[in-house]
Amino acid sequence: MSALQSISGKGQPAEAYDVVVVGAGFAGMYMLHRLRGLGLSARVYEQGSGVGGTWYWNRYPGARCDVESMQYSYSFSDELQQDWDWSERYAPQPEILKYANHVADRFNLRPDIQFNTRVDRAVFDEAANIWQVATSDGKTATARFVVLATGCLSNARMPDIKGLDRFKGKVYHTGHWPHDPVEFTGLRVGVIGTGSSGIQSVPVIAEQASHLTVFQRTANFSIPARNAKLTAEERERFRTNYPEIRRFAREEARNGIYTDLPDRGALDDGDNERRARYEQRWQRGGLTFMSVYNNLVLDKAANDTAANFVREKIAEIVSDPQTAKLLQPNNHPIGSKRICVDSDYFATFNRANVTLVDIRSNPIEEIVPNAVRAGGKDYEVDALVLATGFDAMTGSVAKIDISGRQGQTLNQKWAEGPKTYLGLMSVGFPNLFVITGPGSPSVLSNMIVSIEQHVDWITDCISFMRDRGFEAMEATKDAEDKWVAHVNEVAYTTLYPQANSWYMGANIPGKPRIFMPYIGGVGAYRQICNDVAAKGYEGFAMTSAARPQKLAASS
Ligand code: N01
Repeated sequence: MSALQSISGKGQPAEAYDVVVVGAGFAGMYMLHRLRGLGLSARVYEQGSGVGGTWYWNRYPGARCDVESMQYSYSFSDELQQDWDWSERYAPQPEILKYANHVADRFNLRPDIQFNTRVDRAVFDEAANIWQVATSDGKTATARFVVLATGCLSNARMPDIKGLDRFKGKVYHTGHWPHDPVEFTGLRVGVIGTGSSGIQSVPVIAEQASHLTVFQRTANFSIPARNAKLTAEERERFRTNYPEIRRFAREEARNGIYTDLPDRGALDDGDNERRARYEQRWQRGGLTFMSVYNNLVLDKAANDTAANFVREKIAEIVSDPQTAKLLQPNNHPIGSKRICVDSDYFATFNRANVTLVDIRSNPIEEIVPNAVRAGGKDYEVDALVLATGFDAMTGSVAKIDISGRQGQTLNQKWAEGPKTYLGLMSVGFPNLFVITGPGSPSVLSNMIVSIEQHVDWITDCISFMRDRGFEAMEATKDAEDKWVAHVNEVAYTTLYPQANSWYMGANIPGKPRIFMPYIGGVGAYRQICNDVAAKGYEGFAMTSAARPQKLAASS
């Protein structure tokens, strides 16, 4: 019995599609739209009950995007970007989810999305060049291609803390927040974790809770968002300039965000000039703080000037010197962990109802039914918020049992770290694409820019194969090995690997320490992908039918 028979042998006929897409977030939705444009049949499986991916799950208080909404939006439809009115500079989660739903309706995507359904297993039939996909509803589907649009930060990680299951109050994870309203009024709340999610939720929870205790293991750099309502004039300015803004984000910006690019390094300026530049960016707010100089992630001495500036700001904002000191990051270069963007995070520690607990010096020993016990002291809480992050980039892929050539699973292949060619495909897994996979800029960029680039590339590639009668496509080992080496080499020219970050897999015990995203910049990366395609998909092997089985003709 072939592996294929082993998952389809339930007596139910499999549904046949040209493409199965896993996930209906921004990647899966756009993928579906483009596949339809090719006249292909596609089925999207989504484990949630609605579209939106990360914005469907991350509903915690204060959740909003850290890329400006006018840029964190699809560019593929000019009508869409001209029509949609973002209300704030940084859109709150409910508005981004509304946008995702608007896109699903506007492009009539829902009929091809099956909600509340996980993809459990995918097995490649080498003889037929077909994937067989088993879903949580007990059914199977077949498809020539499988596209993993599973997201990079979608597998919420529960911390392994003794006694968590015995806590008698409610426990929430920021990445898996309930859909019903959560009320903290009058409660003593504990937040564990001070990454982007913790830093966004702490000020909002502090306003509701009777007391908030923040358990911090690592202090993080955070820049004020300076969020504000967008005026009609501001929106219009973007809309009029969208062609150039989008072009710049795709081709020139390293991180897919339109901003003015630095023309010098931090040490090229004297103290006063440098301080003035940091101050100007601090006042402007947002992620582009790191774009003030061109060597902040390359040169430790340059980086120190920015890190010191932010540390001084924290000391100015936080009244209690001891608390300020604890909040000043001191174990990683600024930017080497994803920089956070906040609204009044540091000032929140001036509130009488907020306590900061340093669990680096006094680690959490256990959670008891009514308290978090750290350093021999019980911090009583009625509810716990775990802002402890994700098994990033590979976690959601790893949850699917994917078998490629000769029964090798993707988890076996990636046991020592993910290996891909261009972050798009992995040797041994033909016709399996990953959108914003490890080895591509993905999480180092404006995700929607990178998603659109991958989806467009995959669409062109499938179209190329169809036009030439190719049935299977696979990265070559040589191309993959060279790409993995290149991704690593570029990472180690920067300061990023110096931090114990989720980029490195360092937040998951036992996960291999590999710098997962490609740090060469979205513009350079796009050019590489385009060149590969222009050379007839150099580094990929394409094969024709073992058995003739054609994709649907273009409509
Ligand atoms: O997760 P994180 P996140 N005991 O991994 C701590 C994106 N995002 O959800 O650093 C105690 O960054 C952990 O401590 P340490 C964005 O890309 C974007 O906040 O490991 N503490 C850390 O403080 C972001 O980077 C947006 O020492 C434990 C925290 O939990 C990414 O998602 C909003 C612990 C986890 O921080 C992830 O952010 C939100 C334990 N056992 C997220 N385990 C925006 O667009 C972990 N921690 C704004």
